Parts: sequence; C-alpha cells; structure tokens
Amino acid sequence: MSAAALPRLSAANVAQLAATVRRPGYDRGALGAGIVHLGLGAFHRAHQAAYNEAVLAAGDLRWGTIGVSLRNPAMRDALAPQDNLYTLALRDGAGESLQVIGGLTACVVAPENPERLAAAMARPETRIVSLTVTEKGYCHNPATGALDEAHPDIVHDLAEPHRPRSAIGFIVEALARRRESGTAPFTLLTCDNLPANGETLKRVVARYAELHDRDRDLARFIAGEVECPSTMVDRIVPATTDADRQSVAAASGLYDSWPVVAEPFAQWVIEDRFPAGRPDWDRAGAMFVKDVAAFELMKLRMLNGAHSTLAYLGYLAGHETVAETMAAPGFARLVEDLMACEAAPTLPPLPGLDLAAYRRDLIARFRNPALRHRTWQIAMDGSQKLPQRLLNTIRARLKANAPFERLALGVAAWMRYASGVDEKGAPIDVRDPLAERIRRMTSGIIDAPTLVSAYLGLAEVFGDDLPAEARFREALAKALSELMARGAARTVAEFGQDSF
Ligand code: CS2
Repeated sequence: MSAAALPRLSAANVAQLAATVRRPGYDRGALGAGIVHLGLGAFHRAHQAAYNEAVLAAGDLRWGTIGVSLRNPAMRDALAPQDNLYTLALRDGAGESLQVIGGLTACVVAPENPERLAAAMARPETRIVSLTVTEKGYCHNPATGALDEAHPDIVHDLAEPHRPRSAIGFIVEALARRRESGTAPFTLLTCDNLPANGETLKRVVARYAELHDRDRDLARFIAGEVECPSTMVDRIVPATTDADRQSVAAASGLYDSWPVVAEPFAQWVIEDRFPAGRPDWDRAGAMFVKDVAAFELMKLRMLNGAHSTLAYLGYLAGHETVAETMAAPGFARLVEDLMACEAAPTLPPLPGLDLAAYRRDLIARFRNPALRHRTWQIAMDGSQKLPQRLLNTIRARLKANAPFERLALGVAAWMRYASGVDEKGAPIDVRDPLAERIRRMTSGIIDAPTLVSAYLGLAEVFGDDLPAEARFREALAKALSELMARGAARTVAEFGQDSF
C-alpha cells in the first residue's frame, strides 16, 4: 500500500501505530503550556521537543509547548489534522527508531493573528519563550552582534509595536504587557547557533526596547529582570523529504505529513538561570552549567565551521549531501585537519572533554549514511553564519600568528558559491539575506584578488579589522585563485600536496 493511503496520524488512532513506535503515555488533555516556542522548524521538533517529551513522560505536565511559525502556515496546516502530533525518526547506519511527540498543545501562525501570539506570550502561565529562528531571525549585524536598526522588520515593528512581525518585536511587546500587568517576565531561551547566543539576544532585545520606549523604563526592566541563558544546541536535522514521509509511514503504520528525521546524537548545554522555573531537561541528558561559552565555541568552530566548509566545497564539487562529500577524495582529511590543526588550538580548555574524541565523533556523524543532509541546505545564509563559524577562528589564528589555510579555503568557497554561478557556469540558487547585493557586487569580476576585495567591503560579515589584515587578504586570494583555476574537487583532493 502506498504510504499516503495509510490512515493519517492523529490522537484517535495512536493505538494503530506499529508496536515499536514510542508514543505519549501521558494525558495530553491535561498539558499546560509553560513554553511558547518561536520558530517551529525541524530543528526544534527534533531537539528541544525531544528533551521536553521526557519531562512530560515523567509526569510534569506543566511544560507543553505552543509552537509558533513566524512566517507561513505550512507547519500548522500539516499538524492540525494530526492533533499536533508528529513522528521523530532517528537514523544512522545501525537502524532507525521512531517516536511520536505529543508535547505541542497548539500551533500559532504569527502573521495571521499577531494579537493571539502576543497574548499567549503575556499569559502568566508562559514561563519560557524559546527560539529557533535561525541566525537571521535576530535582525542583528553578524559581525558586531548589535541590533540592525535599519532591518525592514525592525523598522516595521517599531512603527507598529502592537502588531509586530519579528521575534524581537513580539518578545518586547509581550514583556511590555507583562510589566504593565505586574506579571514576572519569562525566561528567554535562544537555541540558535550564534556566539554568546543569550547575550546576543539580550543585547538586541534591550536595544529594541530602548528604541521602542523613549522613557527607557521598559529597556531598564528588560536589562535588569529578564534572564537570557546561553545554550549550546546540537543535533543534525536535515529538511524532511518526500522519501522520508514514505518511509516513516511505512515503518510506523500511519501517514504523517511532516515527520522529522535526525541523527541519534543530541547535545544540549544550558546556563541554569530560569527564575520563572524550568523543565528538568537533564532527565533526558541536557547539561545545566554556569557558563556555556566554552561549549558553544567548541561546537560553532568545530562542527559548524567544518559543516559550512564541507557545504560550500562539496556543493561546488557537485556533491548533493554531506555524506557524499565526505566520501570524495580529500574532504574528510581536509575537515579533520581544519578541526584538529586550525580550530581546536583556538578553544579554551574544557576540563574532562576530549577534543580529539569529539572530532572523531564529528567525522562519523558527518558520514552518517542514513541522512541525506543537503550541502545546499547548510550553504544557506552564509553571510550570517561565517563570522562565528570561520572568521572568529581566523581572528584567533591571526592573533596567535598561526596558519589558517583550511579556514581560508572554507571562506573562499563561500565567496565562490555566493557569487551565484557554479563551476559549470550554471546558476546557484543562493539563499542569503545579502544574496542580491553580493550578486550585483561580484558580477563580471573574474580574478580572485578583485573578488576578495569586493567581498571584504561587507562590513557586517568581515568587520573593520579583517579587511585591514594583509595576511587574511593574501590567504583568501590564494585559496580563491586555486578554486577558480582547478575547481573544488581537485583543490580538495590535492590540498597540501603542492602549492598550498
Ligand atoms: C548546519 C547546522 O545548517 C547548518 O548550517 O551546520 O544546522 C547543524 O546541522 C547543526 O548546528 C547541528 O547541531
């Protein structure tokens, strides 16, 4: 039977699931909604929601989640006929495990009803507002971490603060309402891959509040009373494909129109500052610490730095997925050396953590044959990702007067990719807030040093310091020349053998 002909997953037919599929054993009707989550994408549904499910299963039913889509109704429309249930499939070479997640109590589509969302966030019952809105959702300048006051969404929200559209606008509107009604603030929990993500969120929210509220009271309240713990989040979660829908339905016995597929590995390190209370996510292995900075740097510079490098070089070399890229000559060695020789030496010590083992595990995770993680997906939004993944690492290497050829090759590959034409002359579908500007800025340039100079004009990516560094400019021009002359596949396969 084709999967779409199977009955649709819903609360009424959970009993028809294959016996091996884990499912909510608690009373979903009794769930409170202590969490409002902004950004109901695959990552949240496979990460925080999975940790949270263990808390609900243990009987603490205060922590159901209102899931929010800030842009479009697709997720709500998929999950509504399923009573907000969905399937999480964890896969690697050894097999697959399936679990139906029941913690979503409602899905809200912000643009349809901004008032409903602001009101939900302002309820006293909301203890935590968490976010996975991707790097660009913070409306900040990626190089400085400051609010981008000219961002169209910020300009809009400041003009219409009661009907915002950005996550930042909703957060400040809800906090203003709570302050007016004498309700204690919620804790703001960012789960995006930004450096010092809690501090960054607090900085942009406080600045927005300052612009929003000329008498400064709200801004002072936010600065003084709202906790924004930093977090390190980790799980590889590719976008769901039709093949995933088919295979999950075949294995579970019920059709789910938007399951989520991920690797079995997950890690979550969280600063323990939750004055309004929090779920015991440690029950599912989350680690609560005083300071997350060292974990965060390790993850951003090792995993994400290697990931972006694989994505740009892999895409240019014609590979569709990370696993395929890892199997091509030279790639595994390149990213292993990038992590071991160039990224790891920049990291502060983490007592008890074996960086070499971490690196080996990452290589195995990138090779996971059961995931089809597209290079194109990771390549998205490079202008927002590069600073924390590669450029800050390069800054540390420059300071230490140490080489950084592999990191430079990753950045050069982004430059080649974001220019929008692949090695065969075909257009690349570049998704990036700066895509159009980059395309215009680079069109017609055919030599590497001129292309590098054009890119270095992007202060929100490179800051003021890197463009002034001759060593940086030279390393990039060299890497980009190699890529343009020999192509990504050969450059990587022959890396370290001759000219580098
Ligand atoms: C990836 C991340 O898409 C990307 O940019 O590098 O989403 C990565 O898979 C996660 O950070 C892993 O935790």
